[in-house]
Amino acid sequence: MPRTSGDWDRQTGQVERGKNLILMPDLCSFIDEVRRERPRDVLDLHRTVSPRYETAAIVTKLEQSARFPIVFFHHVEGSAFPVVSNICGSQFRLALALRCSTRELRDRYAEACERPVKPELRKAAPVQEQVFEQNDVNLRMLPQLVYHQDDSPNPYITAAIVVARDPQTGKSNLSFHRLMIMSRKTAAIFMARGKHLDLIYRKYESAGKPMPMAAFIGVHPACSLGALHTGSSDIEEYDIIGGLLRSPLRVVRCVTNQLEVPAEAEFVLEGFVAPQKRAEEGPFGEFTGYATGTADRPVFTVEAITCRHSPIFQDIVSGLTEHLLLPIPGMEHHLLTLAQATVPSTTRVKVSVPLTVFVSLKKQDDSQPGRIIETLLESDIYVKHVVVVDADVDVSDLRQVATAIALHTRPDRGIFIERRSPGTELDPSCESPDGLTMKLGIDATLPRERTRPLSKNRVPKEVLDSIHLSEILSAQ
Ligand SMILES: Cc1cc2nc3c(=O)[nH]c(=O)nc-3n(C[C@H](O)[C@H](O)[C@H](O)COP(=O)(O)O)c2cc1C
Ligand SMILES: [Mn+2]
Repeated sequence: MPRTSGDWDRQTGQVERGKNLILMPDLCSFIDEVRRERPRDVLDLHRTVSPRYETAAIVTKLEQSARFPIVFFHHVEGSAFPVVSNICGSQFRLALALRCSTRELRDRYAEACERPVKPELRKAAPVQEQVFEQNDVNLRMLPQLVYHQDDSPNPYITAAIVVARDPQTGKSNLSFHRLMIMSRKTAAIFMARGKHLDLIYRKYESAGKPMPMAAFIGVHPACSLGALHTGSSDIEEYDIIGGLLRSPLRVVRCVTNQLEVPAEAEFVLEGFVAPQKRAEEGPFGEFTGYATGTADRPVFTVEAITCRHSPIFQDIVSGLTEHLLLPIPGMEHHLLTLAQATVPSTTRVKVSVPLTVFVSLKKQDDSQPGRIIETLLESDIYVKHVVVVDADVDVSDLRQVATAIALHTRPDRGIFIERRSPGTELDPSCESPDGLTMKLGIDATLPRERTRPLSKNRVPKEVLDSIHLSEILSAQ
């Protein structure tokens, strides 16, 4: 199977038709597919660009003019590898990756969770075509990307998906983690408190043992979406990826440890996180649009780097649309499942701005919104505000939600405040380093019992139905 996607090494800009995408769900074939389906969604830049701010500036500038293409940087100063950014920067591309329409994304995610598919272990894999070990391990060979002016001068890897195994259950876990390159073989890693990787690392650390870890970079969007599954640690994200692909993801065992990584990834960094070892990490501009300060974080020591023959380095510019879009399908599915378990008549859950969840329901009694609010506020560090509205309010329309808040609530009722609740240190309003914060719930449903009668403006339906616009307009 030839590598195509613009034949970056040959710079022809021509693409061969990818053959069997379902069997070859990798980054390159996905870019090729986007080139075929919507050519203007891939922007090839052949001029040499600087990894210090320039790649980030180009994607940012495009986004500021409402353009969200995949940007393929064929030549990045200081590295032999091209960089591709903004792979998952549009709903259209997420839907293309999952073979559905943008409207069906939610259902496809739910289907993958209901029908997960186990990965298939291979003996050999493209991602191990090249293996660098011992003195050949050098994180400096990767593109050394720096994003925002207040960020650390150290470069970051932003699209790495980390694999680790729970030492007690043996279950594997996937999640994204920013990696700050410190030396040829070390990178500081940010693990949000209470999330699965943090919990796994603490288990190793309290046993005084290093945590084996692998980070893979450069994957088909189904891998990214599946890695962002939220919920129980009993569920292995690899199986969700299989569910999203509707076929097993091919994985291969690492060269230096027992972890499994996608056979068709572009790069894998293998190594471990030692117990009790910390290094200063940050600042780094995050998804909120603000930089987090510096803090002492665990250190990933790299023992091997493996990659394909002509690997492409995947990048996500932190804080832009792609970063906000990617976690949404996994998060909305999780929160809808929780809300429906609490109140079965919950109709929709929408996460449209950071840390904020809108929920609609067909309310049967006035206690239901409060119960949903309580469940969701407690469920996740990334849920800080929950607003509940009636089912006739479209939760994807900020204006309708704001109108419901304005007209259905009063400060003396339907407002829920949760104190000292686990939030995220990435929230600039959270001033405690342990991430504890205050959370807010708003019941913006109409009270069922009212002292004053209330009716919505409605022109009689039969009269509306009797009006034919074509007649009215042609009478002019
Ligand atoms: C681009 C991107 C970067 C992320 N970076 C981090 C990170 O540096 N640290 C972190 O803890 N979570 C990060 N996340 C969020 C985790 O991937 C997410 O919370 C994940 O679902 C947690 O998995 P878990 O449920 O297995 O704990 C990032 C997410 C995205 C989309
Ligand atoms: Mn997990």
